[in-house]
Amino acid sequence: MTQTLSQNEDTITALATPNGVGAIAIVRVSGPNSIESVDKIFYGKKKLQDCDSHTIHYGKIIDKNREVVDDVLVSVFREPNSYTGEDSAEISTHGSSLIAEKIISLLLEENIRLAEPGEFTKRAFLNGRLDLAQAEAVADVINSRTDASLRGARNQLDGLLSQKVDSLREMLVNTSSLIELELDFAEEDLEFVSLQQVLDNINFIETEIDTLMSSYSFGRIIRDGVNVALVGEPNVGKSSLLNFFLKEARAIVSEIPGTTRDVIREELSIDGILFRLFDTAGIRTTEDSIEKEGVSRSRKAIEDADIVLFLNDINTGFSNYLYNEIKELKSESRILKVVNKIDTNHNVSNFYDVGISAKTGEGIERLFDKLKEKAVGSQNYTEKTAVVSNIRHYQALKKTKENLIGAKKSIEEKLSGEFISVDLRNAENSLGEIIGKITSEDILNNIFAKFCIGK
Ligand SMILES: Nc1nc2c(ncn2[C@@H]2O[C@H](COP(=O)(O)OP(=O)(O)OP(=O)(O)O)[C@@H](O)[C@H]2O)c(=O)[nH]1
Ligand SMILES: [Mg+2]
Repeated sequence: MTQTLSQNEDTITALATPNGVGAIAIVRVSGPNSIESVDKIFYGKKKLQDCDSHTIHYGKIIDKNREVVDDVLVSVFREPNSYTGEDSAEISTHGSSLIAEKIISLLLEENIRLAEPGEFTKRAFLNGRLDLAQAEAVADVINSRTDASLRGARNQLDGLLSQKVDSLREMLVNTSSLIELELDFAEEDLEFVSLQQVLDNINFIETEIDTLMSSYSFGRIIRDGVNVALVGEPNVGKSSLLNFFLKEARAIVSEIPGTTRDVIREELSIDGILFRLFDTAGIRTTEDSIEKEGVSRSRKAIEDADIVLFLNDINTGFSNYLYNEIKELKSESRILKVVNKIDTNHNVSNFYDVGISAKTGEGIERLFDKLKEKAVGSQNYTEKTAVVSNIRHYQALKKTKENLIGAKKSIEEKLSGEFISVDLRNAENSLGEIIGKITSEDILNNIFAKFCIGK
């Protein structure tokens, strides 16, 4: 389905600030009747309908019983220069959810309806203010928890990914037209020269898509963070390490093996990357039913982890049997071999990735480096690189690549131009899905339903 521009006949409203007490609360209104409807409950020096776009006006909101609801400031935006691209108003009130609710219910009486989650941003997309990848980045910007994730989302909102995808799409369109020209004018087979050109173009686009796809593991980690399971035999110092990371006595530490019974989850930001740490019960065979449950939860934590921090005690040595067990659940490249308690014995074998002391903090900086390296690899993405962080985008790229491979196969097999053309067109559509050139209503609803109300 091709996207039609918005014909939003109705006007919507929602609270745009968090529900609760604050300095101010903002009620947002957008749609053709927004300014005229707010005028019906707003009393200021001038009617808002007579005010210019991007101006702010002081006045009172007064209800049907002539009671003042609040003193407010109303910002007026006229289409197309607003967030949604429609006429909009933002009412800033004193930060009480009660006042905001009252204002919203007054607006609902003026033939305005409550906005669905993400509906303002959906309208911005439908009106061409943002493309789909940028609209999705709005949600990511809001949800960012670390510097790096914010930077990544900003980069997508600024359109870095969209520009890249758009330029590849344009190249595909040009490539398709090379073939279609031939199809229109030549009865004969396609000329060798243009086929070579088509092939060169496809190869170029495929390489660019590979680069984008390979940025996904980095992008996802920047956006969502990394799960790190602290795993090892009882008493090796997993909980001590968690406490050292957090600089607080979060988990109980004792010299008794089997102290930790449940999985404890905490978060840590290292250079802007969010690490979710899971301290687990030491793994051993045990008859204690509670400890048994703890051990089975440890195994689950290993399965769910992006990185397993496999901790060993320098005095008891590397636990081969446990390592083999972990390897059955996780690929070796995801396991970091760490030895603890090096304050008691400095003889660290270089078999380990890193030696540390959870007691003195020795080696912890190196451990941070190793964690970062395992998480994001050694790729060097600059602020100006387009990075893929959204599974929907990744899947669309994968489909594009498959279509390109199909087109190349048709060329190799010397099939007629129509076959090549169909694959190229599909590739074009798959790429278009990322920026929303081609989208179904279902996909849109699914994307915007994940937004909060008022955005
Ligand atoms: N000397 C020294 N002792 C440590 C170090 N790290 C932990 N310990 C001690 O080792 C013992 C066990 O520490 P925990 O952190 O409870 O070990 P754990 O791996 O969480 O153990 P379980 O929860 O039973 O699986 C405690 O007595 C800690 O004080 C270290 O780096 N150096
Ligand atoms: Mg413990």
